[in-house]
Amino acid sequence: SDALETHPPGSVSQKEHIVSDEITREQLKDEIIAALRHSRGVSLAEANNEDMYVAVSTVVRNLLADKWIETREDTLKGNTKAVGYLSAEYLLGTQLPNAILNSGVPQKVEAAVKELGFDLNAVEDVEVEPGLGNGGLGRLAACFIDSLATKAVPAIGYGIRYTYGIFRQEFDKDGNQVERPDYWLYKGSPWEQANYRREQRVGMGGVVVTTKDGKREWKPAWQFRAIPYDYMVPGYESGRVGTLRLWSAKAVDEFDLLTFNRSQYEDAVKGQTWAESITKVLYPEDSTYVGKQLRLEQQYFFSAASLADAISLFYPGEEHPDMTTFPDKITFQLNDTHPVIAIAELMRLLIDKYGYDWDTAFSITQRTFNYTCHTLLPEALEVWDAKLMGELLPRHLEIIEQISDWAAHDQAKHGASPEAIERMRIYSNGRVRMAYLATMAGSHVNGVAELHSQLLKDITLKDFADLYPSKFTNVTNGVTPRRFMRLANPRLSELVTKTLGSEEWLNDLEQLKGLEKYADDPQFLKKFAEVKHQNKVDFADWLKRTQGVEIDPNSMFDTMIKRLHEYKRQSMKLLQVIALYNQLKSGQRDINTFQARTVIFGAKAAPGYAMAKLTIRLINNVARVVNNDPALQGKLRVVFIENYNVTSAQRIIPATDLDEQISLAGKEASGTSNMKFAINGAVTVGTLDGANVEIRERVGAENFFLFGMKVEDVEKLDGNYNPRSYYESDPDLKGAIDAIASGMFSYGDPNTYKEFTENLINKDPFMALADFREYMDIQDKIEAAYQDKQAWTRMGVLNTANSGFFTSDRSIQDYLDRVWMTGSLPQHK
Ligand code: F58
Repeated sequence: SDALETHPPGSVSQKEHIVSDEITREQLKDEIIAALRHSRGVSLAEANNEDMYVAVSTVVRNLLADKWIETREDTLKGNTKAVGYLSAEYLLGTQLPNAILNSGVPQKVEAAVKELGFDLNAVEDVEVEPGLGNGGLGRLAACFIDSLATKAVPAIGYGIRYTYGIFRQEFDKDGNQVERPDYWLYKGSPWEQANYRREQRVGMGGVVVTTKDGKREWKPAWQFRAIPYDYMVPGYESGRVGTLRLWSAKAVDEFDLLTFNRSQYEDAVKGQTWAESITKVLYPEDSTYVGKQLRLEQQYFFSAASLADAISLFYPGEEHPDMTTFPDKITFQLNDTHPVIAIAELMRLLIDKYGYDWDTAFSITQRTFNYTCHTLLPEALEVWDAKLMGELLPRHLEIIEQISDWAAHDQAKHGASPEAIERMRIYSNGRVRMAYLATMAGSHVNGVAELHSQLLKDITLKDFADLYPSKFTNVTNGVTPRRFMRLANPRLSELVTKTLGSEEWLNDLEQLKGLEKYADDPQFLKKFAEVKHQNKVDFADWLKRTQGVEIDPNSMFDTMIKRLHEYKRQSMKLLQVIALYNQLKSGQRDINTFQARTVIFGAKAAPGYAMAKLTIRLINNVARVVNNDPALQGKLRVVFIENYNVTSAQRIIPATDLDEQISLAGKEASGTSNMKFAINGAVTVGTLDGANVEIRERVGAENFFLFGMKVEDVEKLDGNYNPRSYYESDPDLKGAIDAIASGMFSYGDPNTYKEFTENLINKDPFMALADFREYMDIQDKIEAAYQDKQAWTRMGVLNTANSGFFTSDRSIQDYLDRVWMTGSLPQHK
């Protein structure tokens, strides 16, 4: 690269633009200094890490700008159908490290920053991640747009620019979760660009009138401005930079002049405040549906703005576009039911605005949309109150009613019984079922792992699958190896690259298979184990620095990170920890031969989910008691990572030895952290649930610790499940629950966790007690296996070598082949 550095320093700033692969380190330094001066108003000598963060971000953005523009132009003029990914959530993680990696010149950027006297890691640490999602669903959307760009698929991600993302979690002195607002925009964001040229208007409320020529017309009561904020989505080595377009709501009139003149200032700004409240905050419920009006407003707001944007992009300036070609220009993927109202909006536009008849409009709509379901929990399916919907979107409700009638008709034609037709009703008894609407008014429905897609067909959407089997398909989730391997685990990435001889595995992850032949090579195993150890040391340092907690890198790091939910069974993990603690205390288990363990939890609970919050409190207090008990000699430690998010996931996953995926079989649609762990060489203990099934199949049963009931076992037990019988017959289980009930973790107060223990003994809705014994036993096997360091490392290697399938690049290819029926643009390297 030094050979390239022939331009005199300072020359580049005068050039019209910079081309990333030609830029030299010296030029980069000049650009950064210029950005410090121009966008921060400081000299290099004055600059701190925050200034540097903004300056480097600005320069890296500039490096990507040409490719961004070119990708957009090719997306619009190309003959390749584009993809519109509609998602209410994008859990992006930090932007700068990923943008540097995909700038094409990461080493030069790193060197330039260093030569300017800054530590790039410290500069990167300044960034506050945009937490615009709850959990798996939002992170999946972020992985998918990364893969779309990497695979050069013409695509636009559409979503919502929440002013406040997922809450920041703190623990109070009693160990309770306290939610703090996440004002991630506190210091602005150098990654977003308000794009006023593409602003849209979105209406709500009002009435539907019949016009003179007998047409239905919606007269909304209010209008909002939808302002798009654009984010670059740089592909890895594809020469492509995609777009994430997040909508922000604003009032149409900055303030009401009439009111203002009457000097009622407060009333004057009311409209403004109300409009902006639409995109103010992300709903933090991660699995239970809440029928709040504001949520429907959010959903309609971003769906309508996105559709209007797409139409104006593909038919610029056309007042009467030929919308019969719309499905050939763009296909919309509905990420769960949150954007499903877009179906009714497109129908409205086609019929009311563009004058198509119902059948033509419905045919266009059906060919435009596809739906991904992410759940099996009935309480997560969105069912809107028709009255609420009718007040907010009267014309849409009318259209949905018509679709509902059409659907019943079509189902009868396909031979459905009257009872089945009744069960499949989209709109009945004052309720609108969004999953049913998506299923009937789109082309494909997919689940997110093999087992999940099967259960959708067998249970959740059985009636539909019986009638329309070809609609249903599976696309197993995936994760981006750029963020979750290359950025999160640079040591392992380097080892893989050296071993395989190139970095091609980063966009062709099946190449990891090439590591398999080293699984018995002691030299390689040693290096692999050394990487893991160094990652653990780093993690321990970070934990000490950020939370003041000390852990031993020589202990086994046993991790459970995910949203807190009863179905995921953090409580079962906790019972195992308490049982271990009891055994060590009583001498039933010998402390001298005990394999030291650090149990790491990370989880946010929905603010209104009392049992989940109580569980958090209990975990924190078990940690307090266990960690302070001198009898354990520090051999068992429990840590709860505060404010678990994408940034901390990137630190925890590479440092983990044992990954916990212990949901009740049939409840976790897929899981995606399980994939991240496997790729990073952790070994999983898990049930046959979600994508665990496919992970185990690929990494090999002998490299996966399986336990617990299967879906069939759960079904058999359902209805006559008696958790108390397990409690009474298993001394370890009884001992653990009794310890909680005795006040051992509540300073002697027996009432603090009463609801927790009573719920388990009497209800246990997710059958933790039924799986407890097998879980204890498998943990003993794990402990024994971990003692043989080399055999354990071998398992890790085989996990890494065989998880290439779980790249989101492959998921996107599956969508292209099975759902979208489109392809890539030429890659412009
Ligand atoms: C998750 N769903 C699934 N929903 O639970 C997980 O198994 C799967 O791997 C992942 O999707 C990706 O497919 C999930 O995260 C939510 O967070 C929704 C947020 C909005 C309200 C309803 C739940």
